[in-house]
Amino acid sequence: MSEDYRDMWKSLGLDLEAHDALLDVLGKGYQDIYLAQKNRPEGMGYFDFVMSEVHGLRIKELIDEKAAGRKVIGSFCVFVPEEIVRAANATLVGLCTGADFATEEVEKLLPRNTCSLIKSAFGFKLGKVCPYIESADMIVGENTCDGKKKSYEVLNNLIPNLYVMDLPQMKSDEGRALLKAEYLRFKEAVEKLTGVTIDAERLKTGIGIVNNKRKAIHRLSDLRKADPAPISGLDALLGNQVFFYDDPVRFTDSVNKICDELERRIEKAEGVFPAGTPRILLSGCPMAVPNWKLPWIIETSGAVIVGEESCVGERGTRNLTDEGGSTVEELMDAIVDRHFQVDCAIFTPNPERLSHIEEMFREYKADGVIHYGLQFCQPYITESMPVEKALEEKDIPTLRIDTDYSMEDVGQLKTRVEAFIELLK
Ligand code: BJ8
Repeated sequence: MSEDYRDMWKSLGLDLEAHDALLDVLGKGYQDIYLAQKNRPEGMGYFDFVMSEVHGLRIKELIDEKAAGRKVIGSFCVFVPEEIVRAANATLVGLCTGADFATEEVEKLLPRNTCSLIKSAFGFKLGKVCPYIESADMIVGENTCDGKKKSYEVLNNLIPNLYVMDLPQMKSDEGRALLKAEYLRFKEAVEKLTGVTIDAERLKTGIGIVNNKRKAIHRLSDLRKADPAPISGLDALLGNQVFFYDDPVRFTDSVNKICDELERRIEKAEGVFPAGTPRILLSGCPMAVPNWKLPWIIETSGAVIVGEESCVGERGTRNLTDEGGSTVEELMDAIVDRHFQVDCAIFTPNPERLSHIEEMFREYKADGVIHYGLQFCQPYITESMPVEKALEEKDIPTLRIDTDYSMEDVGQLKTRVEAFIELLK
């Protein structure tokens, strides 16, 4: 890290000893998984810097923003519309939920058979190791899966500034009406928090900023269709993860610079792995920082990941919000329409997700699909069975992996992944 941030962390109430331990593990994991890769694009240096400063400079920036009167809002889900937050001149940060922490304490509050992602959110709070949670003026929970929905009742006792958003479970007219009502209620809450009245002009600006970062990620995704793949799945995943907490304008510029470099690579037929390397589409639960286990296993077993059908990936970033409206009503409708297309497995029925997996398989010229389910995640694991069946009926080789954040099953997973990749060759 470029500076000593210990006083800042102390002022946020972090447990410095536990936080040091977390940063040590994170730094070592990054070294072994990311920096050990070969042929990385030079532009990834930006993301290496961002990761090295993830609890340093970025937090300092947020604290400086707060000192200047701006607000910081934390979220756990892509249903929280960043456009509304930006329109109020506030900053939205995705809260990291990708590592186990303080598990013993967590299991005093939540059942053991809760998914790792939810447990991680609690562990970071209980262990006092997350400067994002501690910097946030408001944290937004959402009624998605049962695990999250019920856990927010418990989290409410730990986080006084928790705001819970209700979400529909069906893609019906009533479902859309609920989403719209909840986004209007959220807009009011954000206005109250920030003291900013969100008018059409502000909303348009917010939509523009968020659309631009989505467009940059779309450009990056498009370049991954090339063979040889110009960027590893691990590096592309990192871009999708940083999407959630970096400054959006700086993020957009940095991703576009990487895309310029990737275009030059493609012209010269340069890749990160040789042409003809088996290509994998990952599908399933989101992978938050620093959950890199499965992608690392796949890319050290002779394959390259070319796309993620995931909320930290294309499910979260595809589709732009229409910027054409001129009133708050029209622009809010556009935000609702855009988000109502997110095909999270909490929806029932959810046929759009299967169509999207098939579409991505074709577009990214994948050879096989690996479905990633977090243990105890009812929505995605239940969906993984019909998804696997439907894909195999179309001769799309599919491997279902259910795992958690521990490293205990790495050997076993590697054996299964290697056998699957061998089959694709
Ligand atoms: S829109 S995927 S970000 S809810 S892994 S906590 S589903 S038991 S994360 Fe998600 Fe929003 Fe949907 Fe996307 Fe529950 Fe499953 Fe755990 Fe999950």
